[in-house]
Amino acid sequence: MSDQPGPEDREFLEQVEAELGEHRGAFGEYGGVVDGLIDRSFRERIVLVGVTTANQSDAETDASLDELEQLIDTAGADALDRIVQRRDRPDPATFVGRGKVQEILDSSLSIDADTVVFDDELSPGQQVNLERMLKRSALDRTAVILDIFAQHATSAEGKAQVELAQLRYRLPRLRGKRDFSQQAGGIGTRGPGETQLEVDRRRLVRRMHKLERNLADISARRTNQRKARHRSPFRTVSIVGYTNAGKSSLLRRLTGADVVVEDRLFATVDPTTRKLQLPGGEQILLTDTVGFVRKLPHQLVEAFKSTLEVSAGSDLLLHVVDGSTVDPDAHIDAVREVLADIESDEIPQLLVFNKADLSPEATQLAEHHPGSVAVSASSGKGIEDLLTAIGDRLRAMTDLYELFVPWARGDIVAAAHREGEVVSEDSENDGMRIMARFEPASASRLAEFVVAKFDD
Ligand SMILES: Nc1nc2c(ncn2[C@@H]2O[C@H](COP(=O)(O)OP(=O)(O)OP(=O)(O)O)[C@@H](O)[C@H]2O)c(=O)[nH]1
Ligand SMILES: [Mg+2]
Repeated sequence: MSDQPGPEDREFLEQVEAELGEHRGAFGEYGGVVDGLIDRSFRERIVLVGVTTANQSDAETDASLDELEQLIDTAGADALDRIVQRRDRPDPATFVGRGKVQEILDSSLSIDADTVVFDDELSPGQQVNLERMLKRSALDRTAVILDIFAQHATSAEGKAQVELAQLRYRLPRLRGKRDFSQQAGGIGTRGPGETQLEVDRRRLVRRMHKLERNLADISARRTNQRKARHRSPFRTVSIVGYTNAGKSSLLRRLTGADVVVEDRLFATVDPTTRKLQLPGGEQILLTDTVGFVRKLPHQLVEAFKSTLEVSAGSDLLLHVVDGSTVDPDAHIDAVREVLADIESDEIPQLLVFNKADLSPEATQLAEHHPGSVAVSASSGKGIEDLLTAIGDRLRAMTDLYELFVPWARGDIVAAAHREGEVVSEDSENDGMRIMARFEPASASRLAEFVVAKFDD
């Protein structure tokens, strides 16, 4: 895509940055908005803040903050303290209570923090209020995840998607930030500032529309490719799952693909597809996709629609779960939620409990989830079983048919080979008798020649 930010955009962003006023930290959020390349000359010092609401346990808040700490580490900063509050619901103005704000400020001063990161999305107003009271950047989990995606996107499409998500996140906050500086500057600065704000907003919106158009084009192209693929013999299987579950490792183990494998969250942002031959001889297309996480920013899910369509168009999903985590079921639920969001929850799933070399629990988990398999992408353990299971699941989606095709219809014989899995062929006097497995769509196209259908 030839849609890189021009010098105009850059200048504009610098201007926005300059107007953000005097406070410490920024975590690269503003600098990274368009480039997706964040210059981190030092590791910021961070205080984490979590709120345990009525229907949550302290353990859940803790687990979520552990994950936020990992996200922050991946983003290139250090979490040095964490503060938790139990509240029925967040404070509309400051997210936590006023007393807690003071506690966060004290902690920030004592550890010399640059930035405070909240585990839940802050409204633009809350963000402004907190920054004023804490005198440093107040960010949320969404901003951190967007920041990581910006660092890890490599393709033009991936970059455009991340930028769109960032702009959607930023647009309502542009006003918030501006109000903050206006308040700081006192009454009387509003008039011209607001006009400028409108100009800035329009420019952001224009850029967002351009990105949306480009992404829609890519999506349309991909739909066409997928239609073409549907006429080909390849079934498509996507590897989905929680971030760091070992999805890329599995693609590498199964196909030898040279994909990025890292003990980092969201190492993969751009999808990779490889061909794979199953033990039965069938070839499939296997795609490694971006991972999911609890509280995945909705801006990202929206912006990544065109990438996520790859999963949505699959015949089967390999749902990879890190069998060595503390609470794999929470990960499974989080992934299923996102899959429902992108309308992929109706696609058959094969649960794969990975990292069986690390923990015996992976095998126990597989026993508790009928039809699942335990594997180790690292050692290769269970991989044969996985391949067999993929073949079985795909075959279960087809039925066995008997066809009789007159000699004159060589095109139908060719179609049977192209669209199905031919089990046997017998030449007879006036034609060919074929036993083959087809998906319902192919079978209905060949209905004229179907003699019998068998149930397995
Ligand atoms: N011990 C062990 N480690 C594994 C296994 N599979 C993957 N890992 C490790 O887990 C980490 C994450 O692996 P990736 O393959 O990058 O995971 P991913 O699901 O693609 O992660 P994202 O792309 O970041 O969402 C890496 O450090 C891998 O070496 C396994 O079977 N056993
Ligand atoms: Mg990956």
